[in-house]
Amino acid sequence: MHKKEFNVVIAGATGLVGGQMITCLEESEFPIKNINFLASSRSAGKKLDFKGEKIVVQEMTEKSFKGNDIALFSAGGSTSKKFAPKAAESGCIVVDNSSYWRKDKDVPLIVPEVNPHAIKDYVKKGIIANPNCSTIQMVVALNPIYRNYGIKRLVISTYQSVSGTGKKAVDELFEQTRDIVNSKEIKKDVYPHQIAFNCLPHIDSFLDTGYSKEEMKMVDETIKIFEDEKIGITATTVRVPVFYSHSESVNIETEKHVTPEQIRNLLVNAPGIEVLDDPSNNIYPLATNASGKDTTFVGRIRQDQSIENGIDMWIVADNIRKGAATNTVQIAELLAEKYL
Ligand code: NAP
Ligand code: 3JM
Repeated sequence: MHKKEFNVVIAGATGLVGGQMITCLEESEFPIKNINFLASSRSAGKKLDFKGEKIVVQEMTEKSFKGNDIALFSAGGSTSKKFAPKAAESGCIVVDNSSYWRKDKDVPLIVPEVNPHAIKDYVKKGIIANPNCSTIQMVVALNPIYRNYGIKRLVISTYQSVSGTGKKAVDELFEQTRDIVNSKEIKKDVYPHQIAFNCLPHIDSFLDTGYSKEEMKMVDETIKIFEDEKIGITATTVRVPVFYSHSESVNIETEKHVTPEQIRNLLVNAPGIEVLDDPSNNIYPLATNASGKDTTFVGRIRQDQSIENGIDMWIVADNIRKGAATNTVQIAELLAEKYL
Protein backbone atom coordinates (compact mmCIF):
# COMPACT_ATOMS: atom_id res chain seq x y z
CA MET A 1 0.00 0.00 0.00
CA HIS A 2 1.22 3.52 -0.77
CA LYS A 3 2.35 5.21 2.42
CA LYS A 4 0.42 8.36 3.22
CA GLU A 5 2.40 11.63 3.15
CA PHE A 6 1.48 14.86 4.92
CA ASN A 7 1.63 18.59 4.34
CA VAL A 8 3.28 20.01 7.46
CA VAL A 9 3.51 23.56 8.82
CA ILE A 10 6.00 24.80 11.41
CA ALA A 11 4.55 27.88 13.11
CA GLY A 12 7.44 29.72 14.81
CA ALA A 13 10.06 28.12 12.55
CA THR A 14 12.67 30.84 13.22
CA GLY A 15 12.67 30.31 17.01
CA LEU A 16 14.77 28.05 19.21
CA VAL A 17 12.05 25.38 19.47
CA GLY A 18 10.96 25.78 15.82
CA GLY A 19 14.56 25.34 14.66
CA GLN A 20 14.84 22.17 16.70
CA MET A 21 11.53 20.92 15.27
CA ILE A 22 13.04 21.32 11.80
CA THR A 23 16.08 19.27 12.88
CA CYS A 24 13.89 16.61 14.53
CA LEU A 25 11.75 16.29 11.38
CA GLU A 26 14.90 16.01 9.26
CA GLU A 27 16.17 13.25 11.54
CA SER A 28 12.84 11.41 11.68
CA GLU A 29 11.14 9.31 9.05
CA PHE A 30 7.97 11.34 9.29
CA PRO A 31 6.37 11.15 5.82
CA ILE A 32 6.34 14.74 4.55
CA LYS A 33 4.88 15.72 1.20
CA ASN A 34 5.39 19.47 1.59
CA ILE A 35 6.64 21.69 4.43
CA ASN A 36 5.85 25.36 5.17
CA PHE A 37 7.68 27.61 7.61
CA LEU A 38 5.78 30.43 9.34
CA ALA A 39 6.85 33.23 11.70
CA SER A 40 5.94 36.89 12.30
CA SER A 41 6.32 39.63 9.68
CA ARG A 42 9.79 40.30 11.21
CA SER A 43 11.15 37.08 9.70
CA ALA A 44 9.04 36.82 6.56
CA GLY A 45 11.28 36.33 3.51
CA LYS A 46 14.11 34.71 5.49
CA LYS A 47 15.28 31.36 4.10
CA LEU A 48 15.75 28.24 6.22
CA ASP A 49 17.16 24.87 5.17
CA PHE A 50 15.12 21.70 5.16
CA LYS A 51 16.83 18.53 3.95
CA GLY A 52 19.15 20.58 1.75
CA GLU A 53 16.38 22.70 0.28
CA LYS A 54 15.88 26.43 0.98
CA ILE A 55 12.39 27.21 2.29
CA VAL A 56 11.17 30.83 2.46
CA VAL A 57 9.59 31.80 5.79
CA GLN A 58 6.11 33.27 5.43
CA GLU A 59 4.16 35.55 7.73
CA MET A 60 1.56 33.60 9.71
CA THR A 61 -2.00 34.56 8.74
CA GLU A 62 -5.37 32.88 9.14
CA LYS A 63 -4.99 31.55 5.59
CA SER A 64 -1.60 29.90 6.16
CA PHE A 65 -3.05 26.54 7.17
CA LYS A 66 -5.45 25.68 4.33
CA GLY A 67 -4.42 22.54 2.44
CA ASN A 68 -2.14 21.41 5.28
CA ASP A 69 -2.57 18.33 7.48
CA ILE A 70 -0.51 19.02 10.61
CA ALA A 71 0.83 22.25 12.15
CA LEU A 72 3.52 22.22 14.84
CA PHE A 73 3.17 25.46 16.84
CA SER A 74 5.89 27.16 18.92
CA ALA A 75 5.27 30.87 18.54
CA GLY A 76 4.01 31.86 22.03
CA GLY A 77 0.68 31.59 23.83
CA SER A 78 -1.11 34.52 22.18
CA THR A 79 -0.24 33.23 18.69
CA SER A 80 -1.54 29.76 19.62
CA LYS A 81 -4.71 31.30 21.08
CA LYS A 82 -5.42 33.19 17.88
CA PHE A 83 -4.21 30.84 15.14
CA ALA A 84 -4.62 27.25 16.45
CA PRO A 85 -8.45 27.30 16.11
CA LYS A 86 -8.11 28.83 12.62
CA ALA A 87 -5.74 26.04 11.59
CA ALA A 88 -8.06 23.39 13.06
CA GLU A 89 -11.06 24.94 11.26
CA SER A 90 -9.23 24.59 7.97
CA GLY A 91 -8.65 20.88 8.65
CA CYS A 92 -5.05 21.21 9.80
CA ILE A 93 -4.50 19.43 13.15
CA VAL A 94 -2.41 21.45 15.60
CA VAL A 95 0.26 20.14 17.97
CA ASP A 96 0.83 23.15 20.24
CA ASN A 97 3.86 23.85 22.38
CA SER A 98 2.50 26.82 24.31
CA SER A 99 0.68 26.65 27.64
CA TYR A 100 -2.45 28.23 26.18
CA TRP A 101 -4.49 25.07 25.40
CA ARG A 102 -2.98 22.63 27.90
CA LYS A 103 -5.72 22.84 30.55
CA ASP A 104 -8.63 22.77 28.08
CA LYS A 105 -10.66 19.61 28.78
CA ASP A 106 -11.20 19.08 25.06
CA VAL A 107 -7.48 19.22 24.27
CA PRO A 108 -5.38 16.12 24.99
CA LEU A 109 -2.04 16.74 26.72
CA ILE A 110 0.34 14.08 25.47
CA VAL A 111 3.66 12.47 26.32
CA PRO A 112 3.80 9.45 23.99
CA GLU A 113 5.65 7.18 26.49
CA VAL A 114 3.06 7.96 29.18
CA ASN A 115 -0.49 8.54 27.89
CA PRO A 116 -0.65 7.77 24.14
CA HIS A 117 -4.28 6.57 24.51
CA ALA A 118 -5.49 10.12 25.32
CA ILE A 119 -4.54 11.43 21.85
CA LYS A 120 -7.84 10.10 20.43
CA ASP A 121 -9.56 13.17 21.89
CA TYR A 122 -7.80 15.35 19.28
CA VAL A 123 -11.06 15.05 17.31
CA LYS A 124 -12.84 17.34 19.80
CA LYS A 125 -11.00 20.57 18.88
CA GLY A 126 -8.36 19.51 16.34
CA ILE A 127 -5.70 20.62 18.84
CA ILE A 128 -3.23 18.50 20.83
CA ALA A 129 -1.06 20.12 23.51
CA ASN A 130 2.57 19.41 24.28
CA PRO A 131 3.24 19.75 28.03
CA ASN A 132 5.75 22.09 29.63
CA CYS A 133 9.39 20.98 29.34
CA SER A 134 9.78 20.37 33.09
CA THR A 135 6.62 18.27 33.20
CA ILE A 136 7.59 16.10 30.22
CA GLN A 137 10.91 14.84 31.57
CA MET A 138 9.43 14.31 35.03
CA VAL A 139 6.43 12.24 33.90
CA VAL A 140 8.62 10.11 31.61
CA ALA A 141 10.66 9.15 34.70
CA LEU A 142 7.66 8.86 37.05
CA ASN A 143 5.37 6.84 34.78
CA PRO A 144 6.80 3.38 35.55
CA ILE A 145 6.80 4.22 39.28
CA TYR A 146 3.24 5.52 39.16
CA ARG A 147 1.97 2.44 37.29
CA ASN A 148 3.71 -0.07 39.60
CA TYR A 149 3.75 1.52 43.05
CA GLY A 150 1.32 4.48 42.94
CA ILE A 151 2.25 8.06 43.82
CA LYS A 152 0.79 9.95 46.80
CA ARG A 153 2.84 13.13 46.76
CA LEU A 154 5.65 14.88 44.85
CA VAL A 155 7.98 17.62 46.10
CA ILE A 156 9.85 19.12 43.15
CA SER A 157 12.69 21.63 42.74
CA THR A 158 13.83 22.50 39.22
CA TYR A 159 17.08 23.93 37.85
CA GLN A 160 15.99 25.20 34.44
CA SER A 161 18.25 26.40 31.64
CA VAL A 162 17.87 29.76 29.91
CA SER A 163 17.08 28.18 26.51
CA GLY A 164 13.60 27.52 27.97
CA THR A 165 12.97 31.28 27.63
CA GLY A 166 14.02 31.45 23.95
CA LYS A 167 16.79 32.86 21.78
CA LYS A 168 17.10 36.25 23.51
CA ALA A 169 17.70 34.60 26.89
CA VAL A 170 20.53 32.42 25.54
CA ASP A 171 22.19 35.61 24.25
CA GLU A 172 21.60 37.40 27.57
CA LEU A 173 23.36 34.71 29.63
CA PHE A 174 26.29 34.69 27.17
CA GLU A 175 26.63 38.49 27.13
CA GLN A 176 26.29 38.95 30.91
CA THR A 177 28.89 36.24 31.57
CA ARG A 178 31.29 37.84 29.07
CA ASP A 179 30.74 41.35 30.50
CA ILE A 180 31.15 40.26 34.13
CA VAL A 181 34.46 38.48 33.51
CA ASN A 182 35.63 41.61 31.66
CA SER A 183 34.51 43.89 34.58
CA LYS A 184 31.95 45.66 32.37
CA GLU A 185 28.40 46.82 33.17
CA ILE A 186 25.80 44.17 32.32
CA LYS A 187 22.54 44.64 30.39
CA LYS A 188 19.28 43.09 31.65
CA ASP A 189 16.48 42.74 29.11
CA VAL A 190 14.94 39.29 29.44
CA TYR A 191 15.13 38.54 33.18
CA PRO A 192 14.40 41.03 36.01
CA HIS A 193 17.78 40.24 37.63
CA GLN A 194 21.26 39.21 36.56
CA ILE A 195 21.12 35.57 35.41
CA ALA A 196 24.88 35.01 35.02
CA PHE A 197 26.36 33.51 38.23
CA ASN A 198 22.91 33.60 39.84
CA CYS A 199 19.74 31.53 40.45
CA LEU A 200 16.31 33.12 40.01
CA PRO A 201 13.41 31.43 41.85
CA HIS A 202 11.09 32.96 39.26
CA ILE A 203 9.81 31.39 36.02
CA ASP A 204 6.77 32.88 34.26
CA SER A 205 4.62 35.24 36.38
CA PHE A 206 3.53 34.96 40.02
CA LEU A 207 -0.02 34.16 41.18
CA ASP A 208 -1.84 35.39 44.31
CA THR A 209 -1.08 32.05 45.99
CA GLY A 210 2.65 32.79 45.91
CA TYR A 211 3.31 30.05 43.36
CA SER A 212 4.60 30.94 39.89
CA LYS A 213 2.65 29.91 36.80
CA GLU A 214 5.52 27.59 35.83
CA GLU A 215 5.14 25.81 39.18
CA MET A 216 1.42 25.38 38.63
CA LYS A 217 2.04 24.03 35.10
CA MET A 218 3.93 21.14 36.72
CA VAL A 219 1.09 20.52 39.19
CA ASP A 220 -1.84 20.78 36.76
CA GLU A 221 -0.21 19.05 33.82
CA THR A 222 1.03 16.06 35.86
CA ILE A 223 -2.48 15.53 37.25
CA LYS A 224 -4.01 15.78 33.76
CA ILE A 225 -1.49 13.38 32.19
CA PHE A 226 -1.88 10.72 34.91
CA GLU A 227 -5.65 11.41 35.12
CA ASP A 228 -5.31 11.37 38.90
CA GLU A 229 -6.42 14.35 40.98
CA LYS A 230 -5.36 12.65 44.20
CA ILE A 231 -1.62 13.14 43.69
CA GLY A 232 -0.38 15.96 45.97
CA ILE A 233 2.22 18.09 44.18
CA THR A 234 4.29 21.09 45.20
CA ALA A 235 7.02 22.65 43.07
CA THR A 236 9.67 25.38 43.19
CA THR A 237 10.93 26.26 39.71
CA VAL A 238 14.28 28.02 39.41
CA ARG A 239 16.13 29.52 36.44
CA VAL A 240 19.87 28.78 36.58
CA PRO A 241 22.78 29.97 34.41
CA VAL A 242 22.89 26.86 32.22
CA PHE A 243 22.36 27.13 28.45
CA TYR A 244 20.67 23.81 27.63
CA SER A 245 18.88 21.03 29.59
CA HIS A 246 16.77 21.19 32.72
CA SER A 247 17.65 19.33 35.93
CA GLU A 248 15.11 18.39 38.62
CA SER A 249 15.20 17.10 42.15
CA VAL A 250 12.04 15.05 42.74
CA ASN A 251 10.94 13.61 46.08
CA ILE A 252 8.29 10.92 45.63
CA GLU A 253 6.00 9.49 48.27
CA THR A 254 4.76 6.21 46.83
CA GLU A 255 1.56 4.34 47.79
CA LYS A 256 3.38 1.00 48.14
CA HIS A 257 6.83 0.47 49.58
CA VAL A 258 9.62 0.36 46.98
CA THR A 259 13.42 0.17 47.22
CA PRO A 260 15.90 2.20 45.13
CA GLU A 261 17.04 -1.09 43.56
CA GLN A 262 13.49 -1.91 42.41
CA ILE A 263 13.16 1.59 40.94
CA ARG A 264 16.49 1.25 39.09
CA ASN A 265 15.40 -2.10 37.61
CA LEU A 266 12.08 -0.64 36.55
CA LEU A 267 13.58 2.47 34.94
CA VAL A 268 16.37 0.61 33.11
CA ASN A 269 13.71 -1.14 31.04
CA ALA A 270 11.38 1.85 30.56
CA PRO A 271 11.07 3.69 27.21
CA GLY A 272 12.96 6.96 26.76
CA ILE A 273 14.98 6.61 29.98
CA GLU A 274 18.62 6.01 30.77
CA VAL A 275 19.65 5.36 34.36
CA LEU A 276 23.01 6.94 35.30
CA ASP A 277 23.39 6.06 38.95
CA ASP A 278 26.82 5.25 40.30
CA PRO A 279 27.62 8.20 42.56
CA SER A 280 30.75 6.64 44.07
CA ASN A 281 32.25 6.82 40.55
CA ASN A 282 30.85 10.35 40.00
CA ILE A 283 28.17 9.02 37.65
CA TYR A 284 24.87 10.88 37.71
CA PRO A 285 22.87 12.82 35.09
CA LEU A 286 24.32 16.16 33.99
CA ALA A 287 22.89 18.96 31.84
CA THR A 288 26.06 19.03 29.75
CA ASN A 289 25.70 15.32 28.87
CA ALA A 290 21.94 15.38 28.25
CA SER A 291 22.08 18.23 25.74
CA GLY A 292 21.45 17.16 22.15
CA LYS A 293 19.84 13.86 23.23
CA ASP A 294 16.22 12.70 23.31
CA THR A 295 16.67 10.54 26.42
CA THR A 296 15.55 11.43 29.94
CA PHE A 297 18.40 10.66 32.36
CA VAL A 298 17.73 9.54 35.95
CA GLY A 299 20.13 9.09 38.84
CA ARG A 300 20.81 9.72 42.55
CA ILE A 301 17.96 7.26 43.21
CA ARG A 302 17.83 6.80 46.98
CA GLN A 303 15.49 6.09 49.88
CA ASP A 304 14.06 9.18 51.58
CA GLN A 305 14.85 8.33 55.18
CA SER A 306 12.40 10.86 56.62
CA ILE A 307 9.18 9.02 55.59
CA GLU A 308 7.91 5.47 55.28
CA ASN A 309 7.57 5.22 51.47
CA GLY A 310 9.88 7.86 50.04
CA ILE A 311 12.27 7.98 47.10
CA ASP A 312 14.50 10.85 45.95
CA MET A 313 15.82 11.16 42.41
CA TRP A 314 17.54 13.55 39.99
CA ILE A 315 16.12 13.87 36.47
CA VAL A 316 17.82 15.63 33.53
CA ALA A 317 16.76 16.11 29.88
CA ASP A 318 17.30 18.48 26.97
CA ASN A 319 14.44 20.95 27.36
CA ILE A 320 14.43 21.97 23.70
CA ARG A 321 14.49 18.36 22.43
CA LYS A 322 12.44 16.00 24.67
CA GLY A 323 11.04 19.02 26.56
CA ALA A 324 9.63 20.54 23.36
CA ALA A 325 10.54 19.68 19.75
CA THR A 326 11.14 15.92 20.03
CA ASN A 327 7.96 15.36 22.05
CA THR A 328 5.97 17.41 19.51
CA VAL A 329 7.33 15.39 16.58
CA GLN A 330 6.63 12.14 18.49
CA ILE A 331 3.03 13.30 19.00
CA ALA A 332 2.74 14.04 15.27
CA GLU A 333 4.15 10.57 14.50
CA LEU A 334 1.69 8.89 16.86
CA LEU A 335 -1.20 10.84 15.34
CA ALA A 336 -0.16 10.05 11.78
CA GLU A 337 0.48 6.35 12.44
CA LYS A 338 -2.68 5.60 14.42
CA TYR A 339 -5.31 8.12 13.38
CA LEU A 340 -4.67 9.74 9.97
P1 NAP B 1 11.93 32.13 20.43
O1 NAP B 1 13.29 31.59 20.17
O2 NAP B 1 11.82 33.50 21.00
O3 NAP B 1 11.06 32.07 19.06
C1 NAP B 1 9.77 32.57 18.96
C2 NAP B 1 9.15 32.17 17.62
O4 NAP B 1 7.80 32.61 17.58
C3 NAP B 1 9.84 32.81 16.43
O5 NAP B 1 9.79 31.95 15.33
C4 NAP B 1 8.97 34.03 16.20
O6 NAP B 1 9.07 34.54 14.88
C5 NAP B 1 7.60 33.44 16.45
N1 NAP B 1 6.61 34.46 16.72
C6 NAP B 1 6.59 35.33 17.76
N2 NAP B 1 5.52 36.12 17.69
C7 NAP B 1 4.84 35.76 16.58
C8 NAP B 1 3.65 36.20 15.94
N3 NAP B 1 2.93 37.21 16.43
N4 NAP B 1 3.24 35.58 14.80
C9 NAP B 1 3.96 34.58 14.29
N5 NAP B 1 5.09 34.11 14.84
C10 NAP B 1 5.53 34.70 15.97
O7 NAP B 1 11.13 31.20 21.43
P2 NAP B 1 11.18 29.60 21.59
O8 NAP B 1 12.08 29.26 22.67
O9 NAP B 1 11.37 28.98 20.25
O10 NAP B 1 9.70 29.33 22.11
C11 NAP B 1 8.57 29.53 21.30
C12 NAP B 1 7.32 29.13 22.06
O11 NAP B 1 7.32 27.71 22.26
C13 NAP B 1 7.22 29.71 23.47
O12 NAP B 1 6.67 30.99 23.40
C14 NAP B 1 6.38 28.70 24.19
O13 NAP B 1 5.02 28.96 24.03
C15 NAP B 1 6.75 27.41 23.51
N6 NAP B 1 7.75 26.65 24.30
C16 NAP B 1 7.32 25.54 24.90
C17 NAP B 1 8.19 24.80 25.64
C18 NAP B 1 7.70 23.59 26.33
O14 NAP B 1 8.00 23.44 27.47
N7 NAP B 1 6.97 22.71 25.72
C19 NAP B 1 9.51 25.17 25.80
C20 NAP B 1 9.94 26.32 25.17
C21 NAP B 1 9.04 27.05 24.42
P3 NAP B 1 10.00 35.81 14.49
O15 NAP B 1 11.30 35.24 14.00
O16 NAP B 1 9.24 36.44 13.35
O17 NAP B 1 10.13 36.68 15.66
C1 3JM C 1 7.73 28.04 27.75
O1 3JM C 1 5.05 34.35 25.26
C2 3JM C 1 4.50 33.30 25.56
O2 3JM C 1 3.28 33.18 25.60
C3 3JM C 1 5.36 32.09 25.82
C4 3JM C 1 5.61 31.75 27.25
C5 3JM C 1 6.32 30.43 27.38
C6 3JM C 1 5.63 29.24 27.67
C7 3JM C 1 4.15 29.24 27.70
O3 3JM C 1 3.56 29.58 28.74
O4 3JM C 1 3.58 28.90 26.68
C8 3JM C 1 7.72 30.39 27.26
C9 3JM C 1 8.41 29.20 27.44
C10 3JM C 1 6.34 28.06 27.86
C11 3JM C 1 5.65 26.79 28.20
O5 3JM C 1 6.03 25.76 27.66
O6 3JM C 1 4.77 26.76 29.05
